[in-house]
Amino acid sequence: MTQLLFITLLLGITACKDKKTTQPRSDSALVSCQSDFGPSKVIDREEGNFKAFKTPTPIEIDGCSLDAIWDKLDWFGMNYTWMGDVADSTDYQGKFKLAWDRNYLYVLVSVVDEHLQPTLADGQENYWKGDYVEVFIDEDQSGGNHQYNHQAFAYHVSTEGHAIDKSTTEDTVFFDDHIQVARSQEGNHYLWELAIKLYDNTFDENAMDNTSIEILPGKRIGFSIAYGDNDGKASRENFMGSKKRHGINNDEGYVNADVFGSLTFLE
Ligand SMILES: [Ca+2]
Ligand SMILES: [Ca+2]
Ligand SMILES: [Ca+2]
Ligand SMILES: [Ca+2]
Repeated sequence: MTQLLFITLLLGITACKDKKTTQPRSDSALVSCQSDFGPSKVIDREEGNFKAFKTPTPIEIDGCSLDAIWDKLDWFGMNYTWMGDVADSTDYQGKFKLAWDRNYLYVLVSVVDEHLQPTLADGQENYWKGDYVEVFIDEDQSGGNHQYNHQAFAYHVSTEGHAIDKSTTEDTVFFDDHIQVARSQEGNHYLWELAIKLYDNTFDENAMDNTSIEILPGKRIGFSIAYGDNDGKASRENFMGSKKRHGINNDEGYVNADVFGSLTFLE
């Protein structure tokens, strides 16, 4: 797969800082920016409860997993079928890692997918039809309805690099300053690297002075993560997540934070 190395950076078209990662080592080989030397085992958590460890240095959001911390962390599975048929290993396979510092929750998402569909190709209202990564965040783990308020979020992270959810006026809007994302591709293997700011229930979509919440060790939030797989049929064909059940028809997360799993921040 290293024959084909495409770096897609969603926040500006720039190469990885380490230029060697995108330069041929010889005529026939490319150096991968998707290092995967860490534990190969994938840990599934039926109840969807996860722990994230602190990174001593900020993670570079470039879609490359060369940051030292990533190799030290376990992969967690995001393969519970929420909707659609059980995907085979060429259709979809997903796993993720978690890290954090004071300012960000970092997520590295690894996806095998035979066809990457641009999320918004058929218009903004198709934001939930895929392909996309969905990150569910409830900063105070209060649970409860969050569909048209901001006491929790269901960020639909699009292939175009947008973080999309509903506004208090029930419109589909971008919360792009909440999430930085970059993606790399090697063949049918995609890495999505995310830095997510946490906002509490005082977040005001009409204000310019929202401040994100500082993350401290021991903090716990409501959290789940999923992938909506669209393989070109103009609709989400499968939806796979990090927790075995996600409410009624496994499709309650975008409305009700009660169904989220959890994430605890550890040093
Ligand atoms: Ca990186
Ligand atoms: Ca697929
Ligand atoms: Ca909340
Ligand atoms: Ca797909």
